[in-house]
Amino acid sequence: MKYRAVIFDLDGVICFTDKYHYQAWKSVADELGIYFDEKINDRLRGVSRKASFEIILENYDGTMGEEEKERWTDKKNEIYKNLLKNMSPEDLSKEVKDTLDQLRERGLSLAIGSSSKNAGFILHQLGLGEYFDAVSDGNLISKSKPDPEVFIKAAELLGENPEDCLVVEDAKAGVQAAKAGGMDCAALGDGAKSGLADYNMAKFSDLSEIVK
Ligand code: B16
Ligand code: MG
Repeated sequence: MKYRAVIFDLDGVICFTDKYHYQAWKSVADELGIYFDEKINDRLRGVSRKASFEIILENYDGTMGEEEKERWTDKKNEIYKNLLKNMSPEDLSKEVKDTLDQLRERGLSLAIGSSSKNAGFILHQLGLGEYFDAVSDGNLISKSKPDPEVFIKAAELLGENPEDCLVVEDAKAGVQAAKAGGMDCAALGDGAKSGLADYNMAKFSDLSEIVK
C-alpha cells in the first residue's frame, strides 16, 4: 500500500458544522452591527477561531482591542458549543463510516488533524470518541493551517513519518498545510478546486481507491 496512515480534517470531511459556525458568528456579528453572510462564512473554513474573527472584523467600522476580541470569540464559542449539542451519531454518514472501517481493516492507522478546539466534543457527539488512533487538534498547536503543525503533530502521535501519511482535506488552507508538512493530500470541495492537492475526490468513498 502507498500509505501507512491517513489523517483526516474534521469539519467538512468527517462531518459538517458549517451551519453551526454560521449561526454562532451571525449572532455575534448582528450584535456588533457587522455585515455577515454565508459567502463570508465560506472564507472561515479551516481557519482558526481568532483568525476567523479578524476576517469578520474586515466589515467593522470601529477599532477593537485584544481583550474585547477575546470576549466576542468566547461568546461565539459558547453559542457554537450549545448548537453542537444537536449533533448525534446520525450526523455521521454511512459512506464515511464504512470507508473508515474499510481503511482500518486494511491495516492503516487513522488520525484527526483539525484546527478546531472543539474536535473532541464533536467526535464524542458523532459516536467516534474512541475511534481514532490519534487526535491532533486546535488545543495542541500554536500555528493554524496553512502551517503544517497540526498534521505534523498527528503523524508524531501515530509514530509515522510524514511521507507515509495521506491527509484528507476540504479547505485550501488545509491542503497547503499538508503539502508544507511533506504529506500527500486528497481533497474534497474547495480543497479540490484549489488545484494544489495530489488527488481530487468527488466523494469520500473515493479514498478506497486512492490508498490501494
Ligand atoms: P473552533 P477543521 C476548523 O475545523 C473549521 O473548519 C473552522 O471553520 C473553525 O473556525 C476552526 O476549525 C476552529 O474551530 O472554533 O471550534 O476551535 O476544518 O480544521 O476541522
Ligand atoms: Mg475542514
